[in-house]
Amino acid sequence: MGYSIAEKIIKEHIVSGEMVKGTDNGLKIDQTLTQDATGTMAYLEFEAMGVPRVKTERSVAYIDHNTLQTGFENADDHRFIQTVCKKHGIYFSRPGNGICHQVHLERFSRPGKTLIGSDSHTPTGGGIGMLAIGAGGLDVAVAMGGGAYYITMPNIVKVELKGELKPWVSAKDIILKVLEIMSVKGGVSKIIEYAGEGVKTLSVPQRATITNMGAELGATTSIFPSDETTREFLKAQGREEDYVELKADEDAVYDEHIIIDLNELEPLAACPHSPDNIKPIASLAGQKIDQVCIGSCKNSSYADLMTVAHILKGKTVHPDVSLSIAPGSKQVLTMLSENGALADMIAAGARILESACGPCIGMGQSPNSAGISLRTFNRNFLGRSGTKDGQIYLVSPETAAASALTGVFTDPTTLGEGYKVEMPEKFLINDNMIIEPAPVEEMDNIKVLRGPNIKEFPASSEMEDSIKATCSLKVEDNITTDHIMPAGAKILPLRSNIPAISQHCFTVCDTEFPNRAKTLGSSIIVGGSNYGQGSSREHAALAPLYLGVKAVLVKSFARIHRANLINAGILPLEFINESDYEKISLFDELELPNIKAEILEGDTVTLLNKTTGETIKAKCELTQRQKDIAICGGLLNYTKLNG
Ligand code: MIC
Ligand code: SF4
Repeated sequence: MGYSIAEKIIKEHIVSGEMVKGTDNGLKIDQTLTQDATGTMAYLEFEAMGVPRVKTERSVAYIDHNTLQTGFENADDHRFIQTVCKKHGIYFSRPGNGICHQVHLERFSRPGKTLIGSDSHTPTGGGIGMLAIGAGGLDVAVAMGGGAYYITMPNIVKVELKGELKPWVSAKDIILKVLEIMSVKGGVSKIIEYAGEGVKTLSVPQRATITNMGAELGATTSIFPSDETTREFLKAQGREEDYVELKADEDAVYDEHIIIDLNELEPLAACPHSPDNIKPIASLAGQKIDQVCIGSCKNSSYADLMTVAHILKGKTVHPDVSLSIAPGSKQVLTMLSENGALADMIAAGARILESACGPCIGMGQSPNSAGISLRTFNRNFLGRSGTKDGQIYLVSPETAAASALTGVFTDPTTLGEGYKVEMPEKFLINDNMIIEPAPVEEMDNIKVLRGPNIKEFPASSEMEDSIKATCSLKVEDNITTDHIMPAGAKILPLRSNIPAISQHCFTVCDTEFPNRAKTLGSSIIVGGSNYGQGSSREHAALAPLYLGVKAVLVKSFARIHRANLINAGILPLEFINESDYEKISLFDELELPNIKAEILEGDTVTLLNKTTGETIKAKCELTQRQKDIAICGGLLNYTKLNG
């Protein structure tokens, strides 16, 4: 039996396990990346492990999320990360150099290698044929220290692309179509592998747009073959030697097969408030809009923004629309400024932002009240833009630019003759914003600089034989990490300060939650299905830990958040009968009377609702390693004990 691309990479990197579906497999990690909003925690955790130098082939820290410096906090965090990197062997991408996924794709990605990153969109690297996975900061810290990264061997889905996109239809429309087919939970425990004739019609940045948004499917990762297009891209980045060919064996076996005919695709939008709420742009055409934001870690590449500049050239942004554009990297911004495309954007009235996440993470550009905002981003969760009643639509750069000019939803296929950007033979390469680590012999002289906002992460303790706790919160299906631990310009600067950031935990759903949980001392959160979808932020586990949450009992979990709960020492429990969700209410007194023994012995636990007198059975399916982590009270304690 042949292998898929993902299986080939896993086979080459496996250090424990058998590559059998559903079982735990430890993988050797070649590269890691962090960004600043998750990075401070990851590096505090790395320091706590006491490993002097990273053991990966390449570890890179990016500053791209918390770039709005309205107080000392973010600047202090940047300085902390910069000095940690210098000391411990990590490359440091300075603020201004660009968004982690775009820069990593350009300068460090390598087909056939493994990458984990403390950001859920790390699968962007799948566009070049990396096995690139989003993870919590603690998992990244362990990988930097040379430890394996564990994945439950996923099912592999083949998405076969046929034909070629019509003019003005975009790679973004392909992934929006996949989201329509599979939904935001359809990718959980799956790797999405792209194949078929249509692959060769897509450039590496187009492929990366598709793998980036595989995160919105809940997938472990997504991956494309590495072919002549990949070689050309690497050559144009001055890195042809990093190329290896990667393709699936003819007789590879897949668990699911989806076929998409690219010729049939039309421009699409993900409507509020979920990336899988898909409608054709044609069906929205003519509706008035207020804002357009172009940029983020997908759709901010050279070709995307050249297309935008072409659409805007010689025209003026509609008077009722605010258009912002953030190029994805310094490389892209410099090339646009040298060839005049930037001037075309500015002349049309675009507000040019620095190369950073910006509005995508609520760092500025919040829309007006109930404003309709078209964004080339990947998430449109309620409140994420910073305006609670903002109506965010996720669209392609072509749709975004066309609509910015007309002031209404505009189908770009009405723009007439198509426009194809030639990929440059050589990108403009200047790595002067990437700081190399100090040589080993100098590392002892480097002092790590910490600001007053950097606090220790919360300690968790060994699991008790039984847990008594009150239900401190009951929430619905599809709770995102943006509900659990909101971002935005006001809250993000507190990412290194768990006591302070905890005061914002779940406030989108219930403003009383932080104080209530703290007062209760020991509590359990109850939720619906796909709980914790979205970001990799481990703050969505560390803040509840700090507030005394001992377990989260839900219908089902999203992958990264579940792993973060285990790493933090919080028990992830799932209802065996989903209808039992109705049997618990806010403030019910709950008890897990025999929890430690039940976890050690099997995967079913008993929960008593002392308020109603009911007994509820829940699943806690943990691998042996995860059980050991849970018993120790989290991955950090486990790593300290087991090295
Ligand atoms: C996001 O897109 O939600 C983020 C901000 O990039 C997060 C990471 C974070 O919360 O710091 C992610 O996707 O993991
Ligand atoms: Fe940054 Fe947005 Fe990409 Fe997250 S999704 S890494 S916030 S640009």
